[in-house]
Amino acid sequence: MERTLSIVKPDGVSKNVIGEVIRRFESTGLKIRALKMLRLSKDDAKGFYIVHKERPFYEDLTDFMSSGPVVVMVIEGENAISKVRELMGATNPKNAVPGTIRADFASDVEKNIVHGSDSSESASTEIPYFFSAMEIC
Ligand code: 3AN
Repeated sequence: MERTLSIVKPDGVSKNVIGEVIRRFESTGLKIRALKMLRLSKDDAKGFYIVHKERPFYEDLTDFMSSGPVVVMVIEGENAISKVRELMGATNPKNAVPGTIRADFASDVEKNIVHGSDSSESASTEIPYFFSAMEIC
């Protein structure tokens, strides 16, 4: 069993695909173990994406991530990290396989609808960034 953190980003919330993203996760047998909507401050977004702080897109990305509400969730299942990444599709929707969330809904490499932890190390810092142990069922 593995846990991963996923986020429906502000563009996903405004495009009304929260339910569709969750449906796709659940349809593969993955379990939602925690879920909430919140609005990140600029500093919250900067903290979450701290690994990208030297990247040229850091300012834009953190502006975007704090531009509207997001839905954060903990997902659990066998190979949850890679399963969620597969359902998401490539970072740049132009390269995403048809039928993936990003191919179907994302407008560009920044506004790409959904986040999923990229490794177990990332998941182990990203999950507690948003959820206390008591909030994970
Ligand atoms: P992923 O979300 O697929 O794991 P990362 O971790 O490389 O991709 O990037 C984190 C986030 O940064 C992406 N979801 C995307 O929103 C943004 N991003 C990545 N590369 C670029 C880029 N070249 N230009 C603008 N934003 C980017």
